[in-house]
Order: sequence, then C-alpha cells, then structure tokens
Amino acid sequence: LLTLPAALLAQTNAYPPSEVTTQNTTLLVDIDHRPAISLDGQWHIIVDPYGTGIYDFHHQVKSRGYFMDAKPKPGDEYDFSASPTLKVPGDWNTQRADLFYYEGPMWYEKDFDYTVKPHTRTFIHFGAANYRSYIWVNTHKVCEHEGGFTPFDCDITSVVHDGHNFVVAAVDNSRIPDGVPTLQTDWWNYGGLHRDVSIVEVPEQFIDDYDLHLVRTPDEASTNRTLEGYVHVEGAPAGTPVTVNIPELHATAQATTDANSRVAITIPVQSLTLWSPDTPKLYKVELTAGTGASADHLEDMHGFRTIETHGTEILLNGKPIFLRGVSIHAEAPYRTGRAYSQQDVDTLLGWCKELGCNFARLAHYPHDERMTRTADRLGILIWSEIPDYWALQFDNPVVLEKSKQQMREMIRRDRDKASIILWSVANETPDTEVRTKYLTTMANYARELDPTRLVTAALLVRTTKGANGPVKVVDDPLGKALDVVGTNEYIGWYDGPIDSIDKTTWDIHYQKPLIMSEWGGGARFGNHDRSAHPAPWSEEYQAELYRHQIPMLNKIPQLRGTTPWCLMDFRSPMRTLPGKEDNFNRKGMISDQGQKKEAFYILQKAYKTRSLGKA
Ligand code: GCB
Repeated sequence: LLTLPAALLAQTNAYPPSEVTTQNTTLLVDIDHRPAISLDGQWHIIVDPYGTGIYDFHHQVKSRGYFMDAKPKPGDEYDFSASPTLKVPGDWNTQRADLFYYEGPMWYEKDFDYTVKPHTRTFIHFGAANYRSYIWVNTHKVCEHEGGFTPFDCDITSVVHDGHNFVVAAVDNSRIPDGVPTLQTDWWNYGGLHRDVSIVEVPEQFIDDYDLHLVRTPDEASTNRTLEGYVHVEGAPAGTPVTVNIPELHATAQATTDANSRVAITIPVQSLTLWSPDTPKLYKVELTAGTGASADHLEDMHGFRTIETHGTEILLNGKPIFLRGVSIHAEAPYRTGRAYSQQDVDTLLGWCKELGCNFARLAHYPHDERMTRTADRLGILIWSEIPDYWALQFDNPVVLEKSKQQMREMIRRDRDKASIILWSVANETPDTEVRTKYLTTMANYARELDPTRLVTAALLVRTTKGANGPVKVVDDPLGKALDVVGTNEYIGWYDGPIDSIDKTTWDIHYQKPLIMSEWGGGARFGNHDRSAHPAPWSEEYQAELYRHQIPMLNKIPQLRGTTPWCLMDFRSPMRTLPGKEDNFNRKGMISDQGQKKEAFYILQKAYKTRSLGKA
C-alpha cells in the first residue's frame, strides 16, 4: 500500500478517505477458465454524491456506513433492499437517464448464498470497476482497488460463511488529477461495475500466475522447438510438484517449486503449428500444482508464436508482417455504453475481420478479457494499452506507481494470449523531460514483466515546412525507449485541408518499424451534405480523406502497420457540435448503430487488395 500525503489526499477528494492502493490482493490468472459462481445480475444501488455512505455531518468517517447493509432502524437512513437496482456488468450511465452525466460515488449491494468448503480459498473477482473501488463482505472491508480497466480479486475466505452473505461495493468514478487516466479523456467516463463479478474457489495452494511462450530461434522453420515459462503456486512450500501438459503435442514438463513458490518450465515440442492470423491454432494446456485432493488444476488454450523486430521489420514467426489494423474503443455496438459481453466482442471483432484486418489497436485501456480471448481464436494480432493518456502528472511518483500497477495487472491477465504482440505504454503525451523519464521507466517495466513481446506508444509528431509542403518529423525522444514507434496524425482533419495530405512527406528519426496508430476524420452516417466538395462531417469527406491518406502512408518506407481512428463512433463529452457530433466522436467508419459509412469500404478494399501496406 502506498500512503498519500494528507494534502494530496484532500486535493484528490479520495473517497472514502484511505491510502491510495496498489493491488493488494492476489490477481488470479486465467480466471475465465476457473469454475466460478457468478454474481452478475441485478444489484441494489444507492447514488451517493455527498459520500453520506461513509461520512457523517462533520465529515468524519462513520462506523456504521452503508457497508453495514443495516435493516433500517431510526438513524439508519438507507435501505438497500428497498433501493432500485442496476444490472452488473454494466456502466450506470447508460442504464438510467438520470445517471447519464453522473460522476461520483455509487453504492452497490448483492446478497448471495454460500457453502463453506474446507481447505479452500475463496475470492471475489471483479473483471473491472471504474475507477476506484472499496469492497466489503458481511460488513468487513476486504479490499480496495484503483484503476478502471483491470481485474482484481479480494480474498474473502475469512469473512464468508454458510448461508446468507452480502457484498457491498462503493465505486467512485470521480476524475482525479493524479489518476490514470487523469481529468481529460476523449471518451465517456462510464462508471460502475462494468465487467463480470464472480466468486472463485481455489485450493489452499493455487496457481495464481504462469507464463508459457515459444522460444525464438535463428531457425524459425525448425520442427524442434522449445516452450519456456514459469508457474507460480501461491502458498506452496518449496518442493511442491508442478506439471504442465499439452496433450495434443504429447509434451509434458514436471518440476518442483523453489523457495519462492515458483518453478521454471522448459518443454521441447515437435511439429508445432505456429499461431498466426492465417492459422490461429490453440492448444489445450493443462497445469497441475500439488498432489491428490488438494491439487490445483487449471486448463488454458494457448497459441505459440514469436514476435520480434529486425531493423524496420516486424517479424511474426520469423517472417515480415504488415499490420492491417483498426483502432477500437470498448464502446458497445447498438446500445452504446461500455462493451462487456461476448456479443459486443463478436460484433466489434467481426467488423474488424470484415474490413480485412489482421490487427487491432485496443484503445486506450485494457478491454474485457473476452476481447483478447476472441482475438486469439480469430487470429487478430493485438496492441493493448494502459490509459497513460495525454497529460498525466508525470512528475508525481504516486501516479507512476498507478501506471505500473495497471501495466502489471494487464500483463498478468493477458500474457497467455498469443494475439497480443504489443504492449503500449502511452498515447499522445507531451514531449517533456519528466514525461520521457516516466514513460521510459514504463517501457522498461513492461519489458521486465514480459520480455517476449514488443513495447510501443502512440507519439505526437512535429510539423516543419519543406520545399514542397509540410514535413512530419518523428523525433520524440520517447521513441528511443520503444521497439515499435506508433504515431498519430490528423492531416486533412485537425491539420490542414485534405489536399495537404498529398504534399506531406515524413522525416523519421528512428530506424524502427512504424505504425500509423491514428489517422482519420469525422463523418455522421447518412450525412451526404453537398454544400462543399466534400463537406466536413459528410461521409464523402471522410471517404475522400481515406483515399488521400492511403497513398501518402504507402510512401513511408518503414510503415509496418496502420490502425485508423477508428472502427465505430463512441460517446465523448468533448464532442458537443449539435447535429454533427451530439456527444459522439464521429470518426468511426461505422456508426454507433452499426451503419457502415463510405470510408469503411475504402479501407476494406485497400486491405483486401493489399493496396495499403506491403503484401
Ligand atoms: C487522438 C486521441 C484519441 C481521440 C482522437 C480524436 O489523437 O488519441 O483518443 O479520440 O485523437 O478523435 O481526436
């Protein structure tokens, strides 16, 4: 736990007053493959803008806050059982009109029945809750978590009992200056328990973290390959046996844990089908820790591939690849709000496939785990990012810890996904010394946690005047810390007229692969305004912008991928233009109601005919 100085606490309006937390509970890996008791469904809620659930009239912390879930008696002026409900998972903003703009604390309560089992650890798992969460079970505080897009698990073994139990969660989505992200974002600050909640039981010694990946070799075509990794068994004494078995490959490794409850794994394999967008082959992997009735068993589905850079190339399984991608927000198609369901994921990634993509940038925070699981199955390479977005407090060490925590949680959750090739440390941050130091630390941290993948960030570019037109200069010093350089540009939208795209040239100071991680412009579906040629916000304007961008992008020699902004329109309070935006960022190629704009077909053709990027 990190303790914030009191002055900062006051400034951040922390709710309830407490230390700002880093993850202080076990984060269980591969949670979606463990048996679970779902707590999804209707939860009682109390909207609490004044923090009455925790503070008394002199702003002192109450001993009998809402977490007591008391049956009303005089003095207890709340009653969960008589309060309205909201659906979990789900943001609150899109479930009730009067909560649309609500930012602040919200109380949730749910009853559940439980039967205590001997020699079992019991966790309550939250897929994610935006932004800070405080959890009580049967009146006992069990954990806190900060960060809106990564999972956390609270150990409830000692407080859960036979029969009736209840959980109370206070979730506060107040934007705070020292948050990650901070005050300004170009997306809706959807609050609440927006991903699955479940109860997970594990043996006393259990696998909480593991890694398994294909080792790079000079001869990627060889049929004799090696898988490597580790298994960590929480609570296991040295000498605990661990087995990793891949039945289809007739491959097994057995070893025993060291004094840190960890075991290194090496598995020689033959005739492996490498995972790739063309062959998204997944193998069943069985892990066992311990013996007999108290052993922990885990099953996962794994793809095996390598990813590396060589000069300005990105090599997947040793071969150069061009990343035909698109940027995607976790906005739910058709209903809007936070995406959380398999149906949301199937729709978004289905469109991605329809476009001809082999790649997607999941902007600007870790999406639901269903997204990366499904990308594994569909063969879509993934860029996954933490919300180090725009102007964080880069000079604040507390904020750095928060970024690190989110990086840790993202990597821990998703390191078993072959689809993920890039961890992104940031998007469009200001070029200052403190920023560069902060994000270089983050890039190194990502590599330390996961040396098997590449590190990137979406940078801003500088413009200078050249003899024949604008020159875009990519020399942000953060580029030094990256394996792959991402750059965002909006030529033809924020940055000059469409025809200036044709005159633009690029001066890139890094001999590294480059991904044009954002480009695009706004259009309202169905707007065929002919008052100009083309008229901004019309589908024709956006399509024309795409037509000009494609040849310009093709002229960048080290371009190895592109993820135009973006797949689908998404809600953003920054976007106020009446009739055009109406609180949506309209740079989607598809409207929030699933209608495809002209630009969709332009990109689709460019991707399917390989006229954008290398073959
Ligand atoms: C950007 C941001 C993205 C915005 C986009 C826009 O550069 O990275 O989050 O939504 O521009 O539409 O302006």
